[in-house]
Formats: sequence, C-alpha cells, structure tokens
Amino acid sequence: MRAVDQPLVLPVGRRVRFLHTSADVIHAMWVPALGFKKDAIPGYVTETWALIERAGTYRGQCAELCGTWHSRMPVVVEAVPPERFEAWVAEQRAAMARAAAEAASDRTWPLAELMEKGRGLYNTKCAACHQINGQGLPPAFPPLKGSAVVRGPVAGHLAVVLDGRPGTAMPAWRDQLNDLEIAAIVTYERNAWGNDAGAAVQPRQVRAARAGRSGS
Ligand code: HEC
Ligand SMILES: [Cu+2]
Repeated sequence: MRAVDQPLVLPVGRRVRFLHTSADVIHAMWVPALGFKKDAIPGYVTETWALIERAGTYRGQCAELCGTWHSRMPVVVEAVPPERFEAWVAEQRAAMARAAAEAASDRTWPLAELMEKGRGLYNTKCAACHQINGQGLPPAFPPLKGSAVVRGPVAGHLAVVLDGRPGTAMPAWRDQLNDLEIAAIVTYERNAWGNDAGAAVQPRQVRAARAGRSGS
C-alpha cells in the first residue's frame, strides 16, 4: 500500500517548486522527510518548495482525510542526481510524444490489441469502483458485466465514460484519457466478463463522440 506506479522523480541539490491543486476534494501530499505539507484544494493553486540534499527514496502519503480511498494515496519521491533527472525528463517527453502520435493516428486497431491495452487501463483507472471482475460493489458501484449501457449502443457507452454521471461518483474521463485509451477501455468493457459485443471501438469513434458533445 506504500508503493506507486509512477514515482515523482526529482533532482537533488536544486530548489524544487511545487504547485498543488486537486480535481476532486482536498488532499495534502505529504513527504515528511522533505518537510512540505500543504493542502491541494480544488479551484486553487497552493505552493511549497523543497531542496533535497541526498539522493534516495522518500515516502509519504495524503495527510488530509479525503474520502474512501484516503488510505490508498501513497507518495514516492525518487531523488536523483541532476544529470539523471534531465535524462528522465527527456525520456518522459519522448514517451509522451510517442503516445500522442499513436493516439492521433487514424490506424484501425485489431480487437486483440485494444483488449490488451484496455485491460491494463481498466484495472488501474476503473477497477477501484467497478472491480477487476466487472461486478462492481452494488448498490454504490454498478456492475459493468451485463450492464445495459455496456451491452447497448456504443454512443451511449461513450457518453457515460466521456462525461461521467454528474452528481454521482462516476467521473468524467474526457480530459483524463486520450481517444486511444478510451477506445481501449470501452472495447475491453464490451468484450470482457462474458459481455460479448465481438467488435472493437476505434479511436476515431471516440474523437467523433467528443466533438459531438462539445460543439466547438
Ligand atoms: C470513483 C468510482 C468510479 C470510478 C473510478 C469509475 N466509475 Fe464508472 N461508475 C461509478 C458509479 C457510481 C456509477 C453509477 C452512476 C449512477 O448512479 O448513474 C458508474 C457508472 C458507470 C457506467 C454506466 C453503467 C450502467 O450500467 O449504468 C459505465 C459504463 C462506467 N461507469 C464506466 C467506467 C469506466 C470506463 C471507468 C474507468 C475509466 C469508470 N467507470 C470508473 C463509479 C466509478
Ligand atoms: Cu487524499
């Protein structure tokens, strides 16, 4: 419960400025060894800084009681020499550029490839509520196995995923995931756990669904 998928990599010996905000409720990312603790508040930007003197792994967690998943908000900072930090930034930029190019391409993806990508994304982004086995935790979190939305028309399924269900815990994923990621997750949901659409949803369908709603 103290490990993360993506540690925060920072350079030693350089003053680092942190800008905090939140997309949902108030959190406070706190790494005691670095001395900073500041609320991250939706609609505000708060600021702190640190100067890390020694390379190594620093651990922390959310220090503001923020909801059901408060116990699952670890922070891991990997402090590395500046040259390694620069190399890491360059790698991240290159990976982001590759991912953006891949997502923007007009390629038609085979079902199996979307299922593979979709399983990984679903398990990290959606399974906390809907569960790995798609059965949800009723009545709070509905099952997606056998769901009328997931087994129904693609347009309705995409609308729920893009815009969420305002007033419920179901978030809008429009600004969190790109077209390829949403296509992969929706394809996975439609073909996993005995849901048997038998067809893929392509990134271009997600692009069209986005455009339809925003009107811009
Ligand atoms: C924080 C919890 C949470 C997370 C994370 C979450 N959902 Fe949901 N989801 C909900 C809730 C709650 C509902 C039911 C909303 C309502 O009452 O209408 C829902 C409903 C849905 C529905 C409609 C199901 C139906 O039969 O009405 C779909 C489809 C869906 N979610 C897909 C996703 C996908 C895809 C992801 C990940 C990208 C995701 N959800 C992540 C909480 C969550
Ligand atoms: Cu939190």
